[in-house]
Amino acid sequence: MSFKEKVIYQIYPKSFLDTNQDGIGDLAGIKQKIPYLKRLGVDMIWLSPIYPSPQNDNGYDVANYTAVNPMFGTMADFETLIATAKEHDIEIMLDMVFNHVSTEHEWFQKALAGDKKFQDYFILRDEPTDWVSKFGGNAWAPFGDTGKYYLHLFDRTQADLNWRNPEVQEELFEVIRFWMDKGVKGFRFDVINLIGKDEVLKNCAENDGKPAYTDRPINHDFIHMMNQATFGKADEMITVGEMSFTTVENCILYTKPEREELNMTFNFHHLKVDYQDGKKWTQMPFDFARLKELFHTWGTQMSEESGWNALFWNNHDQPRALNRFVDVDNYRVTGAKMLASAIHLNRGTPYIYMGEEIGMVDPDYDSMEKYVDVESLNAYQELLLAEKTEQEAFEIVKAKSRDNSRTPMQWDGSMYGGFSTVAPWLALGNSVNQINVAKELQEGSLFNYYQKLIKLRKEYPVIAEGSYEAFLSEHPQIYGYIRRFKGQSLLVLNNFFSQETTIELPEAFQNGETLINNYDNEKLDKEVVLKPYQSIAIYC
Ligand code: TEU
Ligand code: CA
Repeated sequence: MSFKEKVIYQIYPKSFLDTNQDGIGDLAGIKQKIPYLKRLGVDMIWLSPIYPSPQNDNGYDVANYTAVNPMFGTMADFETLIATAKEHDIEIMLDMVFNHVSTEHEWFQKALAGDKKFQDYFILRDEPTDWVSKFGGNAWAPFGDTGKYYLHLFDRTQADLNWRNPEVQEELFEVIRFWMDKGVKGFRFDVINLIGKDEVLKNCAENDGKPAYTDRPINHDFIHMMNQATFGKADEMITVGEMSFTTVENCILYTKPEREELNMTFNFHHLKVDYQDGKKWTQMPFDFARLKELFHTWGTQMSEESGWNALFWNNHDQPRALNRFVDVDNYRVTGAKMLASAIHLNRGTPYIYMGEEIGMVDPDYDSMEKYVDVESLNAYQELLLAEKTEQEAFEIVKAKSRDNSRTPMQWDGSMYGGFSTVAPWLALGNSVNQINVAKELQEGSLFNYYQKLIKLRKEYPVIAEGSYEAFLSEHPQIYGYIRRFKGQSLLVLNNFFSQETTIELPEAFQNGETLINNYDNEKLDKEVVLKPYQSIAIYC
């Protein structure tokens, strides 16, 4: 089965299921829930980092690439997990964080101790540039007492690696081979469009310096080399690159099959349509026209130039999409289905982030004390420095924090949501009594809806393979598109608002077959009334 027919489920291991009652999710917990994931129908699970790490950025600060963090279990637990998953026809995708390592990694420690070989593993300069860290503050920090500075695009305990050094490349390629030998079939590459830094780094006042270090031409060479040295030669591997601040032109290059780079890319433009002036730590209702324009541009261009998108609304860095794009108090389930249809019937490979299939929402914390994410804590301080009141700063963090999606999975309505029997590392959401897996499987309809979407992708080649074309691109409420493949067509209509709207169906679809609909519709007619957050897919 090609990656075009598959659906991938993302797990944030720390928050999935705790089996030894230390308040932290673990590998044994994931293994225990494989039958649940099988029931949902997903083909692969992507695990956010499981490696030894000081956890300053929850594992995206890797201290050892080829071991398992004891907090999650042992290598033997990982091997059992792979085996159990395989028995259920589910493969594992691991997260490769290759732009930087934790400053606790032995490479950085040896470099600090004066070892020249390892100093050349990092980006050290006498004169820092003016770049700003993505987590706030200066992107450079003093390198011991050498008088030099090391680059850290993220936290200061995440030191950027020097990919221009062939020894660094070989070390990282060896990491991929190590996990492939264990039976890992997929890799998600963290901020992989930042690995290729220029020889001479330049100041850049625009956008915190991002244009100076993002999507540099050499980045494509590095990814191609990695492909050829590792996964590119193996069968049925799936690769996805996380692309920060990228362009559609670059993502076409990263994913066009003949370039032998990656299968697909994540980009974040559609999740910035509620950023005021492009700034994350602001609040604004989402800009629907902008969202559509982005979907249409990316959909059309990737389709015309044989690129491939990773499709998603949620991940461990984003507040829950339901809280951003839907009137969640009145239309949580209907809205969740509409959002799901909008991407699962689209051109690309869909990703489901844990809890999305039961309609989990942001936790609704009542104070700053509940937040733990480094980015949120820094942002709060910066908001206060920018003269926001404590209340205003808190409201913004509450809407934007990455912790929103990192709360423990809500398995049932018991004290700690069935996640653990002790207080979890991050407080549960307030919705646990209303929204949990046990309740959903008993009386809900969202999980079933996801099951159906996953099945449809495997049954209808037009969903997996079809081209993409915009439909009603000027409509103020509808996000619509048409997929076409070998004489089959699929029209997908999504009403992103709580007002009804009426549209006229193109003739070809008037006698079409409804593949999926989040309302019980009467028969289709020439005119279709789309109810609040209604989504219909019509096949002919
Ligand atoms: O994220 C990359 C990234 O730039 C963001 O999604 C970032 O979290 C967001 O812009 C902050 O507003 C990846 C990982 O997904 C994230 O969890 C890590 O913290 C980051 O890389 C560093 O490894
Ligand atoms: Ca545990």
